[in-house]
Amino acid sequence: MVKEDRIQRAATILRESRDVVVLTGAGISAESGVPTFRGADGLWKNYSAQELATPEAFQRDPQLVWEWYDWRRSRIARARPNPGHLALTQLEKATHRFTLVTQNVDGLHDLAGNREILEVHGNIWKLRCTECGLERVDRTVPLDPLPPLCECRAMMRPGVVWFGESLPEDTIALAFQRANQCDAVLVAGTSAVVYPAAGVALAAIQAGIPVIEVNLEETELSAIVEISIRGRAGEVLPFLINDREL
Ligand code: BJW
Ligand code: ZN
Repeated sequence: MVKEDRIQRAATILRESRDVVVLTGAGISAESGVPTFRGADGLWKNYSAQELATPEAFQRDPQLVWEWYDWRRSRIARARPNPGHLALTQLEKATHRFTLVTQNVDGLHDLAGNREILEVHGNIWKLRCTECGLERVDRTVPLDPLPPLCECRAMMRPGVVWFGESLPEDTIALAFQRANQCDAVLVAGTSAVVYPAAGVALAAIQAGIPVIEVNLEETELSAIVEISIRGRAGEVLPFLINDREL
C-alpha cells in the first residue's frame, strides 16, 4: 500500500471518530529542537536518559542530574510548538471527546493550545521538594542556585517521573480508561518502549480499537497497529488532520 493510501485511510478513521485518544512522545517535539531520548541525539555529555532519569542517579550526584535538566530546560525554553503540535489542537477542536496522553515533560502541547492533556511523566517546569513535598512552577533558566532549594532549605528535584517511580495514579488510570473506550488512537513520535505509558496503545489494540502510528522509524508497535505511517510528525499530522485531499 502506498503511503498516501495509508494517510487517507487514517484521515478517514480520525474524521469518523467521535472519541479520540492521542499518545505522544519525544519525537513530536524533535522538530521544535527538543532532543529525543533514544538515538544519537539522545545523549548528553555521553550519558543516556537511562543513566540520568533515575532516583539512584539523583541520589548519587544531584548536581550532575540537575545540570542535565537545566540544559534541557534552556533548550525547551527556546522551543515553539511545530505543525505537529498545532495539528493536534485542530484535532481536539474537531473531536467530540479528545484526550491527549503525553509522555513529554516539555509543556509544548499546552503552549500549542490543547486543553485535555494528561502529562503522565510530569512537567519539567515543576519542582518538588525532596523533604516536604512542596511543589512550585519555576520557569527560570538557568536555575540559580543549582540544585534549587525549597523554602524549608531542602533540595528540590524535577517534577518528573523517573525509572522505577510510579506515574501519577489518577492520570495514568484515566489514560487507560479513555484508551479502552475511544473510537481511535493516534500514536505519534514515541519508541513505545517505556511502560506503563506504551501500554496505553496496547490496551486499545487489545480492545479492538484502531490504532494509527506516525513515526520516523519502525517501533515495537508498527507490526501490530492498524495503520503505521513512516514520516515526520510535523509533516504527516497536518495531512492527517487538516488536509483531507491528497
Ligand atoms: C519522530 C520524529 C519526528 C523522532 N516525527 N517521529 C514492563 C516491561 C519492561 C519494563 C517495565 C515494564 N513496566 C515498567 C517497567 C520499567 C520501566 C520501563 O518501562 N523500562 C523500559 C525502558 C524497559 N518503567 C518505569 O520505571 C516507569 N515506572 C513504573 O513502571 O512504575 C511502577 C513501578 C514502581 C516501582 C517499582 C516497580 C514498578 C516509569 C517510567 C518513567 C520514564 N521516564 C522518562 C523520563 C521523564 C522525565 C524526563 O523527561 O526527564 O520518560 S524516560 C524517557 O522515556 C521519558 C520519555 O517520556 C520516555 C519515552 O520516550 P519517548 O518519548 O518514546 O522517546 P524516545 O526517544 O524513546 O523515542 C522517540 C521516537 O520518536 C523514536 O521512535 C523516533 O523514531 C521518533 N521520532 N523524530 C516522528 N520528527
Ligand atoms: Zn521543602
